Amino acid sequence: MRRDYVDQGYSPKDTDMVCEFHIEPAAGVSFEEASTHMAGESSIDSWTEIATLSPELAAKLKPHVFYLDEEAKTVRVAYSEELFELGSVPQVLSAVAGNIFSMKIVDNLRLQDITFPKAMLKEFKGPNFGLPGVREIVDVQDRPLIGTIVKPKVGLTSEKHAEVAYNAFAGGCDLVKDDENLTDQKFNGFEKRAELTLKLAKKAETETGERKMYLCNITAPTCREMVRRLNVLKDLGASYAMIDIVPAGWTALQTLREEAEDAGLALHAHRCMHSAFTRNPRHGVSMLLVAKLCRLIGLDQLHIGTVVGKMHGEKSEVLALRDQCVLGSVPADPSQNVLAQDWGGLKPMFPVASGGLAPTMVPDLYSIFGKDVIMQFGGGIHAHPMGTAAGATACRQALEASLEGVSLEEYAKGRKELEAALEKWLKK
Ligand code: CAP
Ligand code: MG
Repeated sequence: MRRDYVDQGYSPKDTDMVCEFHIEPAAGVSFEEASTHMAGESSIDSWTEIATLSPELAAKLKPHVFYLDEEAKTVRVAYSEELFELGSVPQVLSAVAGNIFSMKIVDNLRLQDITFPKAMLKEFKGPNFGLPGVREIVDVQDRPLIGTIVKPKVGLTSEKHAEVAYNAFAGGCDLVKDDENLTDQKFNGFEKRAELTLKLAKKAETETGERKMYLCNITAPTCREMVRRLNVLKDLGASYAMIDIVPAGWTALQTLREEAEDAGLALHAHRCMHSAFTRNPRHGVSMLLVAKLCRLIGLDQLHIGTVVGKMHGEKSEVLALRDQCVLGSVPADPSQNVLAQDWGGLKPMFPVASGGLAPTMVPDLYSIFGKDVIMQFGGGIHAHPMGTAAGATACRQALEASLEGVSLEEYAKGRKELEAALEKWLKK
């Protein structure tokens, strides 16, 4: 064995970055051995004893496996902040979410959470707008926001896309966004779509007297092109851009955070592809950590799940994500594998509930999330029997009912849009 990093008497310093891992050693490997090798591989060690690092520096920089619970398969490791480029998410992940997942000595390994030390928080700006800034842009303070995704995901022409968006705005949506796989295809090019849809968003603003936001997807093959698209949106008078955070990657997000501030645009984070590495509870990286990295970098709003919709995500898990988005300081919760995190004044992100939602689910969503949530309905608006505008109206009516504490059935009396939505989606 190389150096032994297990040190259960160690108390993490304020300057340490603390990680919690779920670890399942391979056959014949002890829990302590797997933990110590994993800690070494993610910091200062190699597979065999190396002598290039002086004993003094090794003692200073070594990781400390300070908590082991073999039964729960949990270890916590404290890493000196000196091991990291403090403002670089890619570098931090290359260390503590890098080679270690490939090691033969573990059958399964999952990075559950990281407590970021103050020095690291200071290197990041967090959200520029965040929840309070978004509420100002949209000019809605006292209720959840209602959004939609133009459907189908891909296939509409730019003209049809803009028309569908307009209908959603006219019917009552605050936000309309692109779908994750719509970027700059031949049938619906980025520039044309942005121009036409933003124009109709303005028209809907004039007609309704409400602010109407279009979240155009700027995910692109290169950071340069993504920034160009961001500036196209700025020149067209947009307030927002949307990005697919996992396919685009962490460097793209850090670049975009800087550029979006210069352009004065808020950022909507779509998390598609996250489940490729977050869903297995025994291996990979948690969605909780993805959410924390998004807040650190400074995305303004993030998809966190719905509890009641079509996507995977238990209530406790989704609420842990919500807390990480909105709280100034998150207490430790071992039942959810959550470490304590003081956010050091970084603004909250606006949580987005999306995926398989219908107007009939609004009361449940309101009771789960309260008012600080963006409720996003795709099929649940565009598949309304009377069309997109009526679908959006039904969502607003369902929200009014929830805010007033009236049942949907009661509120639907004399409100044909909600009535039709109940007829279609209410489970009998
Ligand atoms: C929702 C959606 C979103 C998902 C993403 C979709 O449409 O546009 O991408 O919400 O999931 O394509 O499924 P529907 P999550 O309302 O028609 O389902 O928010 O969990 O990341
Ligand atoms: Mg989608």
